[in-house]
Amino acid sequence: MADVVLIYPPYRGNAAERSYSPLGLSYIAAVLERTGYSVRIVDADMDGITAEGIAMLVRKEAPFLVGITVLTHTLPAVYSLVERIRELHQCTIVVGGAHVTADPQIVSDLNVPYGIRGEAEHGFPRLVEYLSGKSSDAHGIEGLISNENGRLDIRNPCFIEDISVLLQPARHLIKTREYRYTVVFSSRGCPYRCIYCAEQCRSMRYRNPEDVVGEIASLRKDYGIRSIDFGDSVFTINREHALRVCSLLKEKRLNVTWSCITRADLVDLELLKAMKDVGCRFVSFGVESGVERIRRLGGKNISDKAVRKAFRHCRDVGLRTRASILFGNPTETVEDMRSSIAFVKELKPDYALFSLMQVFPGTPLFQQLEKAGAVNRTLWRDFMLGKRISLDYLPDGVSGEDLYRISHEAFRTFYLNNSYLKNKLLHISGVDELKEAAFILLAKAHIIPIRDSGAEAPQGIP
Ligand code: B12
Ligand code: SF4
Repeated sequence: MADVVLIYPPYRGNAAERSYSPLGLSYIAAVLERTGYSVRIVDADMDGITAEGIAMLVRKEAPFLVGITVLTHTLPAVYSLVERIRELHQCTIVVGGAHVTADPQIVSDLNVPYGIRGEAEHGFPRLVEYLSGKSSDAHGIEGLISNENGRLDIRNPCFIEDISVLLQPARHLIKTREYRYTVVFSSRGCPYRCIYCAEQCRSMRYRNPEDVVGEIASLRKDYGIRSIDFGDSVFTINREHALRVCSLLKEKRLNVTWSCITRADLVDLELLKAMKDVGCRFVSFGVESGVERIRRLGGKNISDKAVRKAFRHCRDVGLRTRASILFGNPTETVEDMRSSIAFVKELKPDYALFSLMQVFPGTPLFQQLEKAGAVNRTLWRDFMLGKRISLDYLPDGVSGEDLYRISHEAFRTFYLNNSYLKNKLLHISGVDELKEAAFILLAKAHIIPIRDSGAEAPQGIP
């Protein structure tokens, strides 16, 4: 029996979704446990459990409250989950997460009584206290959305100013050792405004570097974790902060390897050397397009020169890299997309991620389209109810089939060429690399089919 069950709903049910733990739920669970509640976290894909299975588990645990993370892509899953839970167990259902923050109306579409917008470490425990009857004061609960018969009272999202006061996430409630990546955050927020990005908090907040490294030390000691992934939106945005984390990692001799995401205009040779020196193995950059004009239009005001330099510097210091490319940017043509493929080949990253531009709530792209009258928020409702199958954005003159074809072309051009394969085979240093090389060999020989980033769904927006 648990007082509260927190659910990260099923997504694709595949290994990729099992790579990262649901840290948002672990952060809020830590506060609830501290307040005296018993909490169970269900990570559907990791636990290999369907909506039906989760609802049965909820009935068995008989909590007075169920909390569910809602991302845009999981709306259909959340919808059926809510329905099924309601059939099997009477309790209050509360939703939170990126979609709820940006599109609070979804609380009414889901027909649940409460939602929390933004970071919920403050607001959610107060709501739980109120609903458990321990507090009679629902006034001023941070980020609260309350739904009375479809009439919503919506507060502004809460973003916690001093994140150094947060408790460490309750990792004992999830299968910490079994995820492929163990994520640690050293900061929250991002001041940039890339048009497709659903990041909601523009103000940067940093944790105390001592606490960050302390958390890594506990992960090492308690769970034997030797490799971590910084979840920060832009790890090197504050050079001093990043360097301080590096110097503490060195001082404490933690001997962990790690990876991070950042921007090409926020690294330099000295910083990358310092990172490599203390275990950084992999840096991922959002390159977005190989055409500078498109990149800038998308909100990444970074020159081709800066991008080339970042990748060259990473190679010079021995850091592996990934270039993330988005197809389907506004005003982008198929020729522009081909230029992106050529640019990525020139950058010579270790990995390339080719995705399609999609429309998420709260993003500048959605705001632009809404202003032009091309879409409105019924998009999410339709997607949730299965009336729309894809959120891919289609620039003028580009069809869903074009995007589908170009994604395959990109994947084949980058991965299935002899020099990439040769390089992979020469640098096998572990099971993962061996698997990757085997995958490329089999795909090249047409023994296994290639599936990449949602490109099978040619229905688009607008
Ligand atoms: C790691 C990560 C992943 C991991 C898995 C995440 C996981 N298991 O938690 C992987 C790589 C699998 C992934 C996949 C995808 N992701 Co992702 N991911 C992230 C990332 C970088 C970090 C998530 C995290 O741990 N944050 C830290 C915690 C503390 O914050 P949080 O999760 O938001 O939780 C807080 C609040 O949201 C709230 N909250 C969360 N859940 C709940 C539940 C309740 C009941 C309440 C009250 C509150 C609450 O309280 C938490 C504590 O403050 C975020 C960006 C970001 N910086 O957050 C993107 C992000 C969540 N991902 C995003 C996207 C788009 C995707 C993909 C669609 C990408 C793709 N094209 O395939 C898929 C979809 C996966 C899915 N399940 O739906 C978007 C979501 C946009 C949206 N509107 O839904 C984000 C915001 C990135 C962005 N800036 O655009 N992702
Ligand atoms: S894509 Fe990265 S840099 Fe751009 S707004 Fe999102 S988190 Fe910030």
